[in-house]
Amino acid sequence: MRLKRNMLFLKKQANTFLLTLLGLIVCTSCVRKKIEIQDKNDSSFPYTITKETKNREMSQAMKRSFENYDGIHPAENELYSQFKYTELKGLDYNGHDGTISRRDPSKIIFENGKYYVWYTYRNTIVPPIGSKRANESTDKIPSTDWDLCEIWYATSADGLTWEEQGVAVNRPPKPEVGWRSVSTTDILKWKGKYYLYYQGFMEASGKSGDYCPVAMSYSDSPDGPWTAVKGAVIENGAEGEWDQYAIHDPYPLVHNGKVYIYYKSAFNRPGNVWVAGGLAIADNPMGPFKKHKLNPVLNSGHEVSLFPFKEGVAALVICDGNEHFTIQYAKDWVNFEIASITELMPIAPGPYVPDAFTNTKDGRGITWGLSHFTNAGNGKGDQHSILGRFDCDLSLDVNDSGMKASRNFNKPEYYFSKGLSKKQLDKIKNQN
Ligand code: AAL
Repeated sequence: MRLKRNMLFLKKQANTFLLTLLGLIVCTSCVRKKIEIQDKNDSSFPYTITKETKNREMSQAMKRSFENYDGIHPAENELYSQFKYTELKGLDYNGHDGTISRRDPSKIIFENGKYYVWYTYRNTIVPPIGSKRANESTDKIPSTDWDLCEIWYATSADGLTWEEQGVAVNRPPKPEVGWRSVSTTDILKWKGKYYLYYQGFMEASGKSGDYCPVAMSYSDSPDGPWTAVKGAVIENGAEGEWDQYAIHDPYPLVHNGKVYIYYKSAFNRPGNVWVAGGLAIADNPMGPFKKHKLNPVLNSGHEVSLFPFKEGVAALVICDGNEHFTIQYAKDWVNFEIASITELMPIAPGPYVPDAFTNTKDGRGITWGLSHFTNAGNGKGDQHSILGRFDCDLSLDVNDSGMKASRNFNKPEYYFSKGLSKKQLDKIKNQN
């Protein structure tokens, strides 16, 4: 009897023990699960990026990579590219003595089985004397590299060797818009006709600034003859407005069945001059052009060079401003965001844009064009510019990994060529 009672007691104890053990195991696994869940939220950024990664909590910098760019890596970003350069064949520069200059190429179009480009052409008895000496300029002596110029054009079968065809737009007689110089042109094709928009100077650049409005000539053929429209086709802004003195680099595209002309101006003088981009829209090439109420639409960039991309437009934003050396995108053609940051961008590029005038809602991008180098002389009074070719991969139809690297190492000489000025050197010497 006593034994039986003892056995029963032991059994009870064992049951309690087992139950406690089970309870403990359940509890521990609960705690472990809880810790695991906590770990998932607080864990370090993963080594392998998956679809879920973008949903985790991140620093602003990492968030930008997922949200602001077309891909998290430059290789996946259709609006990222390096730029490669090739010297052109076929254009003569008079031994590079500064008397012949070619600069500010237009976008390139393909017509009659060949590529066409228009550009600022200067052929003067002497090189430019510089904007600071503009008052010494004459009918024969240019102030700047774009003073006393005409608009010339060249054609090419391959984009590498160019055949100069001669003048497209001459300077009109005084006092018409552009009598002093016509420069910095770009092309529009609209309903089978061609339109060249350009800067029309009425005084030597540098006399009071780099002041000019936009002039225009039209033709039935890219080979001309060109007929100039009288007066300005896009007027400078009213007094006190940001573009009151100049509208530079007019750059036409077709969007929503209208002519969109992007341009740039400089303002905030005296002080740190701000160069920004504007937009003017018209129902047809003759205008009237209405400036966009949100102008300026680009806060940086000296050059004006854009191309349709997907449903929006992309801009190469180069020298000048907080956002120089970026490629930007505006889905609505007005509100630009940075799509990539790059380097060694072409200066004043004129890209080959096959869908510039097709009113596309599916822009395919660009892979090459012409740009200029303004310091082609040796710096001893022979200033002139030359045209060169750039290649890139900003196209949805190309996948050139050779253009997507993000490192560009230049030779030491290149860096040392950017040496300190005498003033800066003296400052260092005085500090020591
Ligand atoms: C260029 C352009 C305009 C300026 C001058 C010639 O790069 O911005 O054309 O007027 O410089």
